[in-house]
Amino acid sequence: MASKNPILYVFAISHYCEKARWALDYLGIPYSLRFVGPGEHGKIARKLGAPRSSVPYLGVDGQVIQGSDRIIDWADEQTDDVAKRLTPAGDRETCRQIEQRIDDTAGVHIRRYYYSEALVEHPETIRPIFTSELSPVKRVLIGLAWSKIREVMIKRMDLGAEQGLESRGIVERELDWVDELLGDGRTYLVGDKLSRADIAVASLLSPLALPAEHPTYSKMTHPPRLANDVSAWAERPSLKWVREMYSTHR
Ligand SMILES: N[C@@H](CCC(=O)N[C@@H](CS)C(=O)NCC(=O)O)C(=O)O
Repeated sequence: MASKNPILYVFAISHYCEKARWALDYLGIPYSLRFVGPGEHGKIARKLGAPRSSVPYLGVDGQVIQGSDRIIDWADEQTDDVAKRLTPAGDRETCRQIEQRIDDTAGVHIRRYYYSEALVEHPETIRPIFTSELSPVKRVLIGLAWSKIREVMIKRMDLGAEQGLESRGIVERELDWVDELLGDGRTYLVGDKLSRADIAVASLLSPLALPAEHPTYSKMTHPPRLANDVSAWAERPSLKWVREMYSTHR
């Protein structure tokens, strides 16, 4: 494995960042974790030459790799032990299809559903998670800019009561899909070992499963309506499976 001192830039609250982080940890790739604040993340991305502002991105050897899926591609390439790689050669397409669906649908709508209640109605519950790993100075700066940051997030993610309900419906449909995938009693979504499909689905559903091993969400408090749903959904096969994946592999 080449030693390149990669730096992974993340928001503590982001489930996409957790996905990239879990993959690097699982493959045993040495890297430094850099928590960034909202606003700062876009400036660093620009400076590194990333095409977009979104975290996660990985700075490595003067290059930037942006997006949890591309970070997993890169991490697999660094892994000499072919059997450990997260993209099994014969199942690449199936793994990528599952990963893409969860990235583009449940990942986006769990976030919109959560923020539509938490950021709009209980913003004081969000800031501590966003800033938990940042320096005291950065925490103060984010505190000062918080109402602007909140406004931008509400606009960019199209948050609100109706939007939250719409996303909730999509989340339920996507949980049905994962429940069905697991309906034959399989341990892993694809094949007989952990793959990127498992890491993608488990990390992107983790805000609803709150696994004890999650680096951030184990300390998370949900707003009331989401908390009700999360408790009603707790025994769904998909969310039980997420907790199993975390306790076995994270
Ligand atoms: N599909 C992307 C999604 C990344 C994403 O949506 N990141 C959010 C945090 S959860 C973000 O950085 N939002 C702020 C921005 O886009 O500037 C991935 O897998 O990396």
